Amino acid sequence: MSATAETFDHQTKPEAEQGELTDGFHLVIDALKLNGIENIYHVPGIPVTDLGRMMQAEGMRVISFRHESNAGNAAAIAGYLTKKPGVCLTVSAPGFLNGLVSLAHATTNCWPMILISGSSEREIVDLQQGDYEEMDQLAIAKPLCKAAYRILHAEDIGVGVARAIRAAVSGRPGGVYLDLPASLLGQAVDAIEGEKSLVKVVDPAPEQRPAVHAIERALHYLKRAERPLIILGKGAAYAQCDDLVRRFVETSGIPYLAMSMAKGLLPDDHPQYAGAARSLVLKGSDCVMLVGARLNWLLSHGKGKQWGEPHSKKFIHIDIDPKEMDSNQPIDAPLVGDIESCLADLLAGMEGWKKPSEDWLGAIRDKVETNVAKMAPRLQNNNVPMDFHGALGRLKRIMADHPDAILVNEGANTLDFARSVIDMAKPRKRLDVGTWGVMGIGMGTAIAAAVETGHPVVAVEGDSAFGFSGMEVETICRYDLPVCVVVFNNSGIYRGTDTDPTGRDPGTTVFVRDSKYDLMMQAFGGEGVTAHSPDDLERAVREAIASGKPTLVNAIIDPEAGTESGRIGNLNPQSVVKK
Ligand code: ADP
Ligand code: TPW
Ligand code: MG
Repeated sequence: MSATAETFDHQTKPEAEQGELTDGFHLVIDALKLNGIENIYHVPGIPVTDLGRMMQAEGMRVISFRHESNAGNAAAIAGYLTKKPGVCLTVSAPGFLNGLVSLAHATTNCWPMILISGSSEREIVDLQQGDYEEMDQLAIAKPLCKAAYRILHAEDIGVGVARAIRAAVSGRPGGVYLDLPASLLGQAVDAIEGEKSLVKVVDPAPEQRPAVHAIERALHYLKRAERPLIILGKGAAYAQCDDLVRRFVETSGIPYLAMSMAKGLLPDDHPQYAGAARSLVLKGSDCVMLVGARLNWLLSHGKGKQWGEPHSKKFIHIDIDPKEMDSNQPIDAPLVGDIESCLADLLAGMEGWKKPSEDWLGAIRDKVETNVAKMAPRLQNNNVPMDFHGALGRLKRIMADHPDAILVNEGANTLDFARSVIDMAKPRKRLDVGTWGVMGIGMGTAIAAAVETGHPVVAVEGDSAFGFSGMEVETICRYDLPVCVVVFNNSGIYRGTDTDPTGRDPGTTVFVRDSKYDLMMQAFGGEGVTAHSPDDLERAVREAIASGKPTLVNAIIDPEAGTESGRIGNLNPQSVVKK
């Protein structure tokens, strides 16, 4: 295990002197820094305004947002990218509530995040005497996160922060809530005692080795499979054992699918990548190995037409959480452990491995080739108004030329088409709406991606999706981040063509036609460009990446081009009432 995995990298601080005092504010800062947490995603206000200021003064990077939802989404994705908890700092009641969607989002996606909120005085809250922003925040947060803690005494800050960190990153990662009452922050403590009370978390996410017999059982099924398939999920990307994943997949010779955010774990042009033959491999496989991917709705729960005959497959499942096993399908070979240990142990048992039959591999290769060839001309169109494929064909080329750039993606059609069209060449470069399909992750995600990695970010946003976090373009300009937002402006949710049958109001899914989103970025000093054609779009995005300047490209898409709910229209309930 590497030294950085033992504890997170951290900064040291000069030792306190006899008689010196410290307080809650500084102990929170020292506890976070001691554990290598340097970036804070924040919205200021009572009682945490000074905490944010002091964090900045102490050398932490504090990114102040316009809405807590976006700060929280930034923290959530920071956790995913770094394997350290992303921290969001908010004010009490309303700020706390605004941060909760992202806390639940982080938990749902198994990403480590800590939501730290200031809160009102316990004595007044518990007697419901009407304090400023009174709310029992701890009770409200509990069902939405992995763990929730409140610190009442400054001497407990070290332990409280340590518990929050460990809870967020160990086992299945998730969101943690940390409640800091206003009165805690001003509490004075002897500085030497305070320093001693801090806890540097040792081995925050301990390795979890799978049992030997569990490895043997998995190999047993894998060896007997005639048409095996590997499905890589974002848990595998999170695990950051990229070389090992690649070695395992290549040694096995087994075709694989990558779930949305696992794209790029191996490059999407890898000869074993079966993304363009998804239907064929899901249906035709006789043994499916899930690596950090859940059999949830995104995989139709492992059943239904898509998966072929019921009971026609064996399932092998690697996950750190034992409760995940059998959640949707009986798992023949559960492999409970961390992905790195599981794959290392599997590889060790694969000497003299026989790759899958040419029948299976050849059928997949043919399907991939046919489907890729079918798609190619659609991606080369230069139609005006643009359709999704014409626009995405250009973005595909641009991303291929910039493999280190990060793609943020949300929307419905904009999300579904971009996912299948734009290849990813490297791990953790595709950041999107995750397990819940949350609209509004866009700007927070883009900001954290730029802050945490320093790489250029291209955020491909449906016009509706963008609207949920659009005000953060000011934040992007204020911090001068290398973010290029491309708004796929089809004047609506899914399409821009709905009407109100009564003729009174606009249809429920449409927006102002040809809105000038580019002016939003210009309003704060960034670049704003309108693109009517794929040529315009390509030029503008290439310039944005080259300059590193905050840019918004308003890409005008044909309002008729999209379909209801993108690729998941089947999930809409149908009314039985005929008009
Ligand atoms: P996707 O949406 O890409 O299919 P999911 O979010 O459904 O992925 O699944 C991710 C899974 O990965 C979760 O069940 C989580 O418990 C698991 N996981 C996360 N980190 C690790 C790890 N280091 N080792 C093993 N499993 C992990
Ligand atoms: C927090 C419901 C799913 S997709 C979508 C909404 C509102 C927007 C689709 O329109 P967009 O994309 O972005 O313009 P496009 O290309 O199809 O036109 N609230 C939340 N999350 C979700 N998922 C929704 C609402 C939804
Ligand atoms: Mg739209």
